[in-house]
Amino acid sequence: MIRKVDPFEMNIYQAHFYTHHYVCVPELFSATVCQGYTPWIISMARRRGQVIDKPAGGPGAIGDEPLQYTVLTGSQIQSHLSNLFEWVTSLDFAAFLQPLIGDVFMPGHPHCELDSYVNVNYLQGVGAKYQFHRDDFPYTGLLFLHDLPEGAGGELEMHVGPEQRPVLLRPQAGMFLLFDGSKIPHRVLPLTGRGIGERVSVPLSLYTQVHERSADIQNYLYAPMTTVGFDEESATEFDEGFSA
Ligand SMILES: O=C(O)CCC(=O)C(=O)O
Ligand SMILES: [Fe+2]
Repeated sequence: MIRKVDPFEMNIYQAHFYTHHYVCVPELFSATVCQGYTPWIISMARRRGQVIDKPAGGPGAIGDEPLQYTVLTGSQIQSHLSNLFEWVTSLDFAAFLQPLIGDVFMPGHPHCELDSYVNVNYLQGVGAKYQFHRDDFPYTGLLFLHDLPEGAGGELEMHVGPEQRPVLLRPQAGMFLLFDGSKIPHRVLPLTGRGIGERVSVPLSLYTQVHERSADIQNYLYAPMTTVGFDEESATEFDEGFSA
């Protein structure tokens, strides 16, 4: 389901990701398969999606717009959209992410929250959008399942770098975006009603060892040394000698 990314192409993605904190990979997933799957996902979102309707000012929100969209959670996807679940928990997908962000916690790992690991976001109707915000953890993945034609709205807008340079991405089937959603403010522009008048995306919360390092191991490794046999005096001398 995931195409092979050769080392040369991966080098380019790594360089882009390290420099700009985002990288966009066209057709990482098969465009044809994604397009074919979209109607199923839309019908599932309409039947089982949870309608989110929150006032302005939630966690990470920027600006004063409410948050209104429909979502399917990770457990719903596992039960009802098993193909999608398999793609985003596959070894191939983990192998693709590894050189970019390191080992990712996937469902089944104690530090992975199934319901937020993978979602389907569904927007429908003129004006539907996702307000400006930052995510509360570094790495967000976004898989786009279908094309949105020019003029349809629904672009993802990111404000990148110290200059907050606007970058607009128009969804294309199979395209995968990886970005640091905690650094890069982003939003989905309103649908105009042209094209299919709907938008489906698959956001992923990608936690890694680095982000989930527990307080216990932190204390274990870096707490002041009080080990038996530790010689306080010579350590002090050594410190002073070193800084002189
Ligand atoms: O659906 C999208 O394209 C973006 C969604 C998003 O930013 C989020 O779910 O945090
Ligand atoms: Fe987000």
